[in-house]
Amino acid sequence: MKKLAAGNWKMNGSAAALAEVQALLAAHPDPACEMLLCPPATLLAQMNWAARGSVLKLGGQDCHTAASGAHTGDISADMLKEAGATYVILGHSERRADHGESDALVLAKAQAAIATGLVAVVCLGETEAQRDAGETLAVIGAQLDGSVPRDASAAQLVIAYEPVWAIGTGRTPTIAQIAEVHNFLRARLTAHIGAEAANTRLLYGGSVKPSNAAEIFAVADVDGALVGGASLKAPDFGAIVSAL
Ligand code: G2H
Repeated sequence: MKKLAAGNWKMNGSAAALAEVQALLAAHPDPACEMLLCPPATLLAQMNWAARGSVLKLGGQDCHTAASGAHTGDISADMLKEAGATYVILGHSERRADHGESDALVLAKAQAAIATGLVAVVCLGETEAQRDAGETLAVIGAQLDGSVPRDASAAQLVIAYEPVWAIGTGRTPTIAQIAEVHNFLRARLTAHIGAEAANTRLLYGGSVKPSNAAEIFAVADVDGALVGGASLKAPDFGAIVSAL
């Protein structure tokens, strides 16, 4: 399986930031891993042009369940695809918290994305209170059960484990904690999609940076990273790409 370095720009970046894409591609024209950037939707088409002819893959940060219609402010999977995306992040904890997205909604979005031909990057993760209460695996298991399509193939699906308390905080779980969750996710996913689970990429996300990437990537069942803040600057994201 080819590992995946995915950058989530969140609500950051402007046309001027496309220089970072060119710098990244100049330094990493043919990395060993797959390289993905998910900019704000407004930048997708420009980034697609900036990255034309390169190995860089592009993704959205959310999509609607419908292909089109009266949904002011929303974007469909088809629209992301037309703008150059081949992936879409779904169920990020910031969307679950800010927009009240349920597992059922994330599942419906993932089904819509896959039906359109996009790879669904489904995000899961526990809050600090849930971890402190010893509920981590139960919470993550329920999120996986409720938001991951049962008929997905490894080529259609990526799972990102992002502990909510590690997002943008500079804090990360211990290596043992990451290993425990990823091992659990692989087993739970196998119960749902069978042998495809062995080849489904399981990303870790939450304060990944050049200084901790290699240690995290050495963990069994970690097949890449979903990177926020450190994906905005080409040297930092490039260092993470190199660590995979
Ligand atoms: C987690 C991650 C990217 P950061 O949200 O999805 O962000 O690396 O900034 O913690």
